[in-house]
Amino acid sequence: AIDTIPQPKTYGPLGNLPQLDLEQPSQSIMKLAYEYGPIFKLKFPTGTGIFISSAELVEDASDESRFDKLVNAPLQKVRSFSGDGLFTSWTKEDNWQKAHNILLPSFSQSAMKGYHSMMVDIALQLIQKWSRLNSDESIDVPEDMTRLTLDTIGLCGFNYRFNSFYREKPHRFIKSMGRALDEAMNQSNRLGVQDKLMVKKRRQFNRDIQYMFSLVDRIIEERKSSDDHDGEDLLSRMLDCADPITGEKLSDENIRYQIITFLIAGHETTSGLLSFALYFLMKHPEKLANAYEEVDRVLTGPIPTYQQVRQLKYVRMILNESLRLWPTAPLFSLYAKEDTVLAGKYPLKRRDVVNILLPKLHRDTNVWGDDAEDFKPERFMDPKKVPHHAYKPFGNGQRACIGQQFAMHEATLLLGMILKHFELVDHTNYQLKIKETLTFKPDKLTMQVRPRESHSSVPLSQDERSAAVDLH
Ligand code: FDE
Repeated sequence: AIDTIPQPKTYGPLGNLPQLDLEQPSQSIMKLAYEYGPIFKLKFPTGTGIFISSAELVEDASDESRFDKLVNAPLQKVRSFSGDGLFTSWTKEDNWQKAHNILLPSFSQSAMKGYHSMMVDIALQLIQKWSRLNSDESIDVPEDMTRLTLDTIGLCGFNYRFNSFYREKPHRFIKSMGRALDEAMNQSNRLGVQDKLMVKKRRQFNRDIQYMFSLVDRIIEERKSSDDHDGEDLLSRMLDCADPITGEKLSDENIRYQIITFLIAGHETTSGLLSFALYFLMKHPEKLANAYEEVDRVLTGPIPTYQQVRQLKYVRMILNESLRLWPTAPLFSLYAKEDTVLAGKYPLKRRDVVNILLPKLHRDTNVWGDDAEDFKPERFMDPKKVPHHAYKPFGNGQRACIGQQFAMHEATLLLGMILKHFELVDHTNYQLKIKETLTFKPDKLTMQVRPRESHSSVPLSQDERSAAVDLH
């Protein structure tokens, strides 16, 4: 049977734009999903899209022989600074497959062993900072998580230290990138004429892009001119390795785009993930107690080892459950490669657009149960019982997140270390409000911490660190 796809009332050339709160477009669409159900369409000045959010529909749209990643309107704007990097390239562009082949080994689970001590280095900076706070000082959680994730990808990816924990204000790169991402999102929601009037915004956008290019080009140049080529970071792989299929290397321009891509993709989403996880733990003392139990049992030495991080199963379940309720990359887009019928019911034309609305998919009561809105890490206890077609926080298929293992190792390590050393204090009785850029973050989440007495002191020196590392 052919079904028609519901559509909320439209407003002339604006289509459904008035139904979007431009400060929080994904949350507006999520509200529409509660009202209109698991499939509906919206018309915007940039085009019409279908939004789906049930396990049944998403499972069918995950068929890669019929659907491929769409570089949607906001991502096309982000292309001004990430070009044909992995995140913003079309699957059919040569550089997508090439960079995918070259970079895949750098993101395998076994590659994480190589990044572990660098991740510890940055995590220790956060732990030390927090352990020196006075008891009345509060922590801006998303800000410190962003310091951590930016510094981690900088160090592991390019051996570059942003040194965010030594700065009062975010690094200039963060400001430029944040503003440019915001502008990319806003541009894609503005009408053409409106957009042309935004001369100042446009100038700022160009200045921000120039700054990002100059910083990244300097990193590439310095690496090329140094003799030290035995580093095994992403940059050295990109400079030295050829695609096993074509035998070609990446161009300098494409390497620039990949670095910017990793800096964008690798820090916003992961810092949001950590912030939501801390939020949920503050609000769920019984889950927090389980996590303390695990951390005290597993993290016995002064510094977590790679193996110990792998053993933090419950901490990982907390992160998975946080990504279920608030997937920090809330939406991704596909297009139909040929005319097709979605789930046997909805005829689509070639190039029709289907958006996957993750926060609603992840709450589909048909698969997650009537308690789908509740925070229950235990859902992830048995990996075989996770309904994977209804859980896509890292996207789908060949275009899924290449950084998944990286983000999860980094986040598990940090959350484990935080729990080992601190009690979390919800000093404002925080009420969740979500800030949207291209990603979700808990807006203005602050927290206080107290040292957990009875527990080993914070390792303070590099010596103590290397001593600890040597032991394992
Ligand atoms: C990707 C991704 C995705 C898909 C999108 C679409 O489809 O459009 C998603 C959903 C994601 N990702 C998510 C996430 C979350 C988190 C936490 C993350 N993510 C993280 C990270 C880190 C890093 C370094 C990254 N990340 C990266 C990345 C990249 C490069 C990409 C693209 C891929 C391809 O090839 O396409 C992604 N990521 Fe992520």
